[in-house]
Amino acid sequence: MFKHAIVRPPSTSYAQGLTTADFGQPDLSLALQQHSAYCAALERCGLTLTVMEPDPQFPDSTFVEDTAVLTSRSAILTHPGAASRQGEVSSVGQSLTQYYPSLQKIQPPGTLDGGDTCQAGDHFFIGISERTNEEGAQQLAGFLEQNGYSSSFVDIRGFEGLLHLKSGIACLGDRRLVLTRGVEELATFEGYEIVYVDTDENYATNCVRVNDYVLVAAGYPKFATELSNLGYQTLPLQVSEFQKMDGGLSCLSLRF
Ligand code: CIR
Repeated sequence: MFKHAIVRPPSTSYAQGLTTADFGQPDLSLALQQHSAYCAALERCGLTLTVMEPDPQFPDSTFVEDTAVLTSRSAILTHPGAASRQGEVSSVGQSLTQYYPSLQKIQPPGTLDGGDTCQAGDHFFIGISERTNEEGAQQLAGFLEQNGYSSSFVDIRGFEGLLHLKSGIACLGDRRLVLTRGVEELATFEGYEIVYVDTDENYATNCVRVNDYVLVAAGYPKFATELSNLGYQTLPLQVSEFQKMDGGLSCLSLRF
């Protein structure tokens, strides 16, 4: 069960963030509306929110998931792979000190984005990507091992359309994973039941199980139906303005 989440609304500089998407400029006021609906959904799932101040110095800082890896046993601050995002970490660290007695930290030359991790029970899948290097992944695996978690690496470099591992894999709990087609060839997922997302709904892979609900991107009917058939209650959310900046549902919060 998650109890808390940290979120940070997009700031006035949001449109200057990093992106590879070709969907046009984000509309800040719509992004803020979508962000507050997202926050309301997290509250509906029973979470208490820490809402950080927007920070125009860091256009991508609304994507808080990339700045830390949180478990019920430990908190690890990251060293994001994009230089423009490395300054986002310290303020998130400050918000976390009220919840965690100590914080560990990925050190350079290691780089790691939180979006490159996917927790499945006591196991973590760690993506090696354009943002997360092997050194960063090894450091994270070491910290996790100290707290009783195993991990395995998934090399997503060269897999078109995946900026972060979590764009291609999500965990629904109960040893059930959601995968973008093709990701199953990158690593071993033995012992897990796999729910595949159809290629034309790839973006929907980045769903988030939060207690009794699954947050899903609105507009992907086949995947939403599949989740309902599996017995999940879904909360569909509009995230067009985050998709324009390569973001998804999971990256907008740190849940713990
Ligand atoms: C970036 O390129 O870093 C941001 N514009 C998007 C980050 C999305 N984060 C994620 O998928 N975990």
